[in-house]
Amino acid sequence: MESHRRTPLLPRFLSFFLLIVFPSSINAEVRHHDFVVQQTPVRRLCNTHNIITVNGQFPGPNIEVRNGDTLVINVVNQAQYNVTLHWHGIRQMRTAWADGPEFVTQCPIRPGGSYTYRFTIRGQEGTLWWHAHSSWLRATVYGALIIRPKQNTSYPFANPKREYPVLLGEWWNQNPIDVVRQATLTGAAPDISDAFTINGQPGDFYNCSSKETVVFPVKPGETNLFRFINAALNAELFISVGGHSMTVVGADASYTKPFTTSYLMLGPGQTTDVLLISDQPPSRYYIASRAYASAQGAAFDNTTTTAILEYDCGCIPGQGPSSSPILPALPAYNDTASVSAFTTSFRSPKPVKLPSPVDEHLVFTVGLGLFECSPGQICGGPNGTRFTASVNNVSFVLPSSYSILEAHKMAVPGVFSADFPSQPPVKFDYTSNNVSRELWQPVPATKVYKLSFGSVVQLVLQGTGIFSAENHPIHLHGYDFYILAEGFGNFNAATDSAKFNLVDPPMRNTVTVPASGWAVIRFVADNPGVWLMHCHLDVHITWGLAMAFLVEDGVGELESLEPAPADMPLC
Ligand SMILES: *[C@@H]1O[C@H](CO)[C@@H](O)[C@H](O)[C@H]1NC(C)=O
Ligand SMILES: *[C@@H]1O[C@H](CO)[C@@H](O)[C@H](O)[C@H]1NC(C)=O
Ligand SMILES: *[C@@H]1O[C@H](CO)[C@@H](O)[C@H](O)[C@H]1NC(C)=O
Ligand SMILES: *[C@@H]1O[C@H](CO)[C@@H](O)[C@H](O)[C@H]1NC(C)=O
Ligand SMILES: *[C@@H]1O[C@H](CO)[C@@H](O)[C@H](O)[C@H]1NC(C)=O
Ligand SMILES: *[C@@H]1O[C@H](CO)[C@@H](O)[C@H](O)[C@H]1NC(C)=O
Ligand SMILES: *[C@@H]1O[C@H](CO)[C@@H](O)[C@H](O)[C@H]1NC(C)=O
Ligand SMILES: *[C@@H]1O[C@H](CO)[C@@H](O)[C@H](O)[C@H]1NC(C)=O
Ligand SMILES: [Cu+2]
Repeated sequence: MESHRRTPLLPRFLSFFLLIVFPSSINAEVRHHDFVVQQTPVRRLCNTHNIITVNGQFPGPNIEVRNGDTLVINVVNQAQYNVTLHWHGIRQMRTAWADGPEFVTQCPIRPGGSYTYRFTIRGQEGTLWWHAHSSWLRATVYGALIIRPKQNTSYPFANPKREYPVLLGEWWNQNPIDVVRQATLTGAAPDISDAFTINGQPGDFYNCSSKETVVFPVKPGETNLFRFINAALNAELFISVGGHSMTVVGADASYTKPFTTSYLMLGPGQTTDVLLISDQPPSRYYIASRAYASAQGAAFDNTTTTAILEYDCGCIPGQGPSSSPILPALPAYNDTASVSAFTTSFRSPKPVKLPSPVDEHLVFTVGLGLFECSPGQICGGPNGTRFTASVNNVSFVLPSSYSILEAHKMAVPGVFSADFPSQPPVKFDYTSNNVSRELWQPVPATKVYKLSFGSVVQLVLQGTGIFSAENHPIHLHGYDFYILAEGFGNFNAATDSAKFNLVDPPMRNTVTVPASGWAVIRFVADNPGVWLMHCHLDVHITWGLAMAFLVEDGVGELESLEPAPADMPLC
């Protein structure tokens, strides 16, 4: 009877308690945006190009929110292409319908159509980004998604004086959609890009570009936060700042144990937050970025993009148009040792409660392949073949009649099958540079791997040497995962498990799997839906380096996918 009397008081007590302890937990905001996808003329590299933008901006608008806020983004497609938008790294708890990959969680928004993405940020702080997830539109359709803590004072580091998003992009003088269409037609590798960009500008080292080079003003002595985002299509990128070191404090919207470095390496999809102290003589310094090209012998864009870090104090000696900023040394294009040194420096800030025991021990090979030529096909790949790529020898094919998520919820047969292999179907010396030709041709299919709600998944991502070994930035939608370890050669459970960081592994949404090597990730399947996992080099996803997890509903509403929004586009 005591309890009966007390029960009505509990909610009141609870909200009072929440007010005291988390004053802002009750002022989470709903933020509305209108995104109009449209063709826009922009001038780059001496010519005017019609590119696809959001709201006429390139890069697109930055979205700024606080942890706990809800975003409502109404997308209107006024361009001539099908489009979808993806909110890269957002956990999308129970809202897989808003995740965005075309034909995976939704049918595309057709020209003239619209769709409203609604989702809530839950327990994420740092830098993410949004981008088109349809064909290669993300070449120009992308922007930052900045999630601040509920209060400015609750960063796990001293409040930075200024903050700058730094979006690294990749530019083609051709229409990027034509580049991928041509490659898909011929089966050959797509043309390489003409430039890299920082916040949409190539910078001083390209023709007709130096007037628009991006400048980041700083004052002597300040500590500022730079939010780097690799939005390039097909390039992993090194980044350095002349004269300055950087302290990494976050990546993929998870905080990290701070570490100091003279360079960064980001795979496409990855973000890295760094603190940069203006502790050098007042001057102008280049922020420079160029490729980490891990595929031996493959053509790549070897140009360098720059922006300028400028001490804004009216005190730079000899400042003028002729004084050139100080250029940093960047690692060599093929400096895999520097990449490993960087990626293995990441730790979570504190010891973590690692999900265990493991319910699903998965091993997926990731790599390239070649299709033999069929009669009537154009085969412009190596020796008259067509390029392909696969995960566990399945080259992912997008459906076209329904999204996989719709087919799953509406039980439409024939759209996908749930028999994605948990292990490589053939065991071989994965990282040999002389894999038997009989193993090079994968099977094209739309297969998912089913996970029951709450299962703990440990996944070994094993690179292959088929055709060419290469570092693959593997991104899992709807989840963050712990990276337990990475290494070279073939993963050996007996010896390599000892290398796992079970104490403070970093949490990310995209892991760069070393060329001729492996990485091991762990996560809990606590978000129902269909979640694409793919290489974030768009050339590789085009060739099929993708698969999807189908995570089943758990018990009750709070463990189940929400109903589909009424305005879901139809195929
Ligand atoms: C909190 O941070 C945001 C973003 O940097 C800024 O716009 C706002 O003025 C800050 N508020 C306070 C009270 O410092
Ligand atoms: C830049 O312009 C020069 C002179 O016109 C030309 O020779 C060079 O090829 C151009 N470089 C690029 C990358 O377009
Ligand atoms: C970049 O590649 C081109 C060939 O595509 C080559 O001629 C040039 O020397 C390379 N430049 C650098 C800086 O490596
Ligand atoms: C990197 O490339 C340089 C020349 O471009 C070559 O001399 C060196 O052996 C290469 N290093 C590795 C690790 O492949
Ligand atoms: C293409 O053919 C040449 C000559 O037979 C051979 O040396 C080379 O290894 C082949 N390359 C591929 C990728 O099959
Ligand atoms: C590659 O493997 C084949 C057998 O699978 C062998 O005959 C050949 O000598 C090997 N080539 C090299 C360069 O190791
Ligand atoms: C992939 O499957 C095809 C068709 O069954 C087979 O020929 C090939 O050897 C397999 N390759 C691997 C790496 O499993
Ligand atoms: C656009 O999407 C629809 C399905 O919604 C599809 O039938 C059509 O082929 C797509 N158009 C292009 C150009 O991909
Ligand atoms: Cu890849």
